[in-house]
Amino acid sequence: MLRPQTSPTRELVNLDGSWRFAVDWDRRGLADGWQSAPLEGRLEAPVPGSVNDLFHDERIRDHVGYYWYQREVRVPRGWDGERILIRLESATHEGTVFVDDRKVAEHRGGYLPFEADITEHVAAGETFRLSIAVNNELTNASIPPGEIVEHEDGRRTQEYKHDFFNYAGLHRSVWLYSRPAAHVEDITVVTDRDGSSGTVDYRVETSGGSGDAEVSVRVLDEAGKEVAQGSDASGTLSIPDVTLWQPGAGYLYRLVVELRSDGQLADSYSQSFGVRTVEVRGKQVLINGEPFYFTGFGMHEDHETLGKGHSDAHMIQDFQLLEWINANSLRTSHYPYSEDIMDYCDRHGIVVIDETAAVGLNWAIAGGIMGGEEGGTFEPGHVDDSTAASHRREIEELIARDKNRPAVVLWSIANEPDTAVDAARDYFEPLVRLTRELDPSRPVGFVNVMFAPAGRCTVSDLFDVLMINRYYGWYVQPGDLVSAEQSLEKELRGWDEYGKPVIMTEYGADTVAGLHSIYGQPFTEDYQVSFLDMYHRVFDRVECMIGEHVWNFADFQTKYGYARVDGNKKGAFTRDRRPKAAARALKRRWADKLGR
Ligand code: BDP
Repeated sequence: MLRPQTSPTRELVNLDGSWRFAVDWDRRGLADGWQSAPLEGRLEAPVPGSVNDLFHDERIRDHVGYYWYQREVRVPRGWDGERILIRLESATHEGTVFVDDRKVAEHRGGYLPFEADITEHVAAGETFRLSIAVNNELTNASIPPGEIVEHEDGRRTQEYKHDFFNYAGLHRSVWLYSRPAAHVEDITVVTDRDGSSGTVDYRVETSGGSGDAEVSVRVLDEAGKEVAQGSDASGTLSIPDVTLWQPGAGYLYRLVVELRSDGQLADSYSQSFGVRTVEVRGKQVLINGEPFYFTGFGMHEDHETLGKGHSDAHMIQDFQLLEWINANSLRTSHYPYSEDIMDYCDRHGIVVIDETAAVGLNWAIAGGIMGGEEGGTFEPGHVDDSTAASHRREIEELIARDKNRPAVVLWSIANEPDTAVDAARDYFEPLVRLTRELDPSRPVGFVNVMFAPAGRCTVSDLFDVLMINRYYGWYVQPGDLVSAEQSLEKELRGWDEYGKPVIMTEYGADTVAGLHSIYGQPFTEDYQVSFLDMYHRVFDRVECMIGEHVWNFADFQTKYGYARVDGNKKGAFTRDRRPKAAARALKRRWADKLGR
């Protein structure tokens, strides 16, 4: 799925700003056709942004169901004869889009883009009323899953297994764009190396054209110089003296795809890509043939006021801190991140483990850490066929969005599912197969939970790279780093026997900024430092360990629970991005590790 852009044949209008806003308290909006008139009331909400932390009325924060957004949009007058599309970068977790009275799109899955062709319902130069009903409900048919509890007094509350606040709204930009009727529909680029040359396998799909439409492609380097060209809809190009996309040094070429009809330019789209290879060999992940060691974090899109809303200022601050601390990579825990963040990683050489929103597929943890009901994970009403169908769609849409990104070196198709049981294998086998079919060029992984240790996990052998989250010294053996060190080493030696590369994708300790002790006391900054040091000593002793992603980059908001004081405090930075002592310790550790 191509990200909209301006080109010689395409135009783009950004629809962000303050929109009319209303809460559908009684779930009447869709039936009563709220799209057909201006929304009642005087509330406004920002796009992009989460709705939850904005209003003084706490019921809005806690509402389970639909929020409505609305604004007027004028179609540029020059767009006559073009196809006109509306694109939402996300609607969390479900979006229904109306142009005036008419429904034009409906999409489930809160972290991936969707669009609709609205040409038949609008006119160049005229205005229309754009309404979007956003539903924040999580059920066993959604990814991530959740459960809505209907109380005797009529209240509805949302439960879910994952450990981050269920922020909702229009978290990313909304666009109106024009595209020619005959157009480039999709582009796939896969790169390789051949000595000092880069090879570029490309495939272009077109749509809406007549039979005689012709595709041509040119590759431009960062200076805009043409370095290769082709005259078919698919083929292999060679870039002599290629500049590789490298960790820490992103370099992007552009594949300019042109579609001609009767010799006239019908459409033009410029797809950026980087030339790099990824490969798993033995216990290593090789990028461009070199062993890569991951330093960095599992992150969250999470900020004061904005919730999960995207902001360029916050994004750039986060990336500056990542650079400062010597992080070379991140995991998009626990959902696909905004396309702006992904573009930044492509441009700057930040290595990404790209994760679906399949988090909380685990009824076994629920009774443990996070509190909640028990019962089997893979059973009707919990994780069942409807969950699997959504999970498949998540994988398809994520790969469709991110397949051309050089930054993405590994797919993570789930975080901490219940893989201590046999049923997990039946659930995951087809999903792994699907991921490989959709993208044979990248390794596939998932993130393993501590309750399915080496030897007990029923699915690890299906994957190329093992990712594990461990909390020895925190949830297990809290405050006892001596025992924790022994347990951790014992388990990692078990994983080493799988003969695959292993990344520690989470390890961390809740830490209250400013709290200190001369003793090894949990929650202090000192304990966080000792805890991380202990893990690092162990990693350095075990061959299969090829990466360390601390949990988490920054403190973040969670649902309420006795184990959370104003959220999860495992950040190396506070929620407002001030460093804890651990941040400086990590900066030193990663400088050493990366030889900087
Ligand atoms: C892991 C989860 C992560 C949590 C973390 C924690 O993957 O989302 O926030 O533990 O408890 O289980 O801090």
